[in-house]
Amino acid sequence: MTELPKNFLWGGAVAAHQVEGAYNVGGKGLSVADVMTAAGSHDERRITDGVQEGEFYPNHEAVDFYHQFPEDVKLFAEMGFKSFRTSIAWSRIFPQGDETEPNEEGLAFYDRLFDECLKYNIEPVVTLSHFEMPYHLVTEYGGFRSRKTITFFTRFAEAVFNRYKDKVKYWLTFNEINNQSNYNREFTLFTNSGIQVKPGENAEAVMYQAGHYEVVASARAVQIGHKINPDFQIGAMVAFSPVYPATDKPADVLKAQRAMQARFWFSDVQVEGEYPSWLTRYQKAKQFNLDITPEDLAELKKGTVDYLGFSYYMSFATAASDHEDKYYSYNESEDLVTNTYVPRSDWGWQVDPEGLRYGLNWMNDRYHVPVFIVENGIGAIDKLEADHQVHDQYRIKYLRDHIEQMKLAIVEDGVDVMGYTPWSAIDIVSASTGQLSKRYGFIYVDRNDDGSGSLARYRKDSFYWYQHVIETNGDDL
Ligand code: BGP
Repeated sequence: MTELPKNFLWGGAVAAHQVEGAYNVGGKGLSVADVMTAAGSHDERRITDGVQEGEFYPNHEAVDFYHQFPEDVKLFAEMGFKSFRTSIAWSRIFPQGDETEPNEEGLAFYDRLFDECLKYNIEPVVTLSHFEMPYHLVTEYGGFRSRKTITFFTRFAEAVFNRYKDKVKYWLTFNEINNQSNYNREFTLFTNSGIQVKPGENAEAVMYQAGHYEVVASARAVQIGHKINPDFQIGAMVAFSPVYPATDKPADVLKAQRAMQARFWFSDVQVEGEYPSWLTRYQKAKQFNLDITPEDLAELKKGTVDYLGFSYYMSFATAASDHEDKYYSYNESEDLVTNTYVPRSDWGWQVDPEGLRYGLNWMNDRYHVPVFIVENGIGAIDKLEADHQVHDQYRIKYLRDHIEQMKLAIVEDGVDVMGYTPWSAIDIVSASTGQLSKRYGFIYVDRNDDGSGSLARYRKDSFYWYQHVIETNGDDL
């Protein structure tokens, strides 16, 4: 008996900078992803000053989706995808970011890609900003340090909304906009906002200012999009990693509550159209002196999103220290503790399928809008056998366990889930480490961390498993 809606959007997800390659083809300008080197499994990627001779940048070629997408989309159709999530690389459309007219070659590429998807009745789900800000906006304007970048973003949004208004219905504004709530991590502020904190700067204040400009940009884009096509469904997008209290000690519970508030103020604002009260008081008490105008607040109210997209990989836990201030301030790079009740992936991510059901209920109770699981998966070392098979039972188990929890949330808890696009449709470049060896896909790509490999594609065991899941609309896992 099919328990999920007939029109449930089963699919898979990627991002332009992690699959396309062709980093300087078709008029594309450098993006922030193009100046990040590869790193080891537990190291941070280095951000270089432009593209430096002798450095290896895995996103420059990625897995060459730019040239191979017709064959890849055919494989997605073979799995039975109803939807395919990717991003439009901002610097393909506005190579420098501050032009007034878009790059036609960039627009034409995504016309070809979306036409290929629609040929198989696959709905594109398109992210506008997925860690792909034009690098020129970083060097010239400081990324979202500058209010001007709001206009650059909304001009980009308007150009692609207009171009693809009859091909794309589902949109997302900023991918994992809340990663930067971990404001001490260089990778998050750089990929979310094109910002590198300077010595002596208050990183938390920098994050709140950039985050404000982004939620204003999102609100303006939503209003522009709805004018262009009232049928557009435009969502916000957050990384949903719930933060549990390490114990039932009241201080730990308060700490975890503040952690959830700090991680999800972005979605609070984008869904509800206003700042949560704790945050306005906190920002005032900390004297961040942010550039937040009454006109901005009016925009936020008018530009609320239609749904909430989110990624789910893992859950966190936190414990209060012995010297908490009255704010129980949350600093993610220092305040997390190990949850001994859940296993970890090869990259140390805490695997917690029940956390997905918890999150679906938390978002449903808080926001009362439809939600879309636009990323869920496990990065793992896959072995390509001599016969080109990949026996990724661990990936099947991870996804089965999470789909089971998703179904419980839909059927038993009544959560309105629009679809499920696991990360990732095909092996991609890892965002946080730049590795190809951290594989997520249903399709294996013969490319290694050092850039070697034929780029050939091979179906993994999970390809056939997921094909059956979709065929039975999630009945038979
Ligand atoms: C999220 C990003 C994706 C993807 C995913 C897996 O942060 O939205 O772009 O990268 O996580 O993470 P990683 O690639 O770092 O393993």
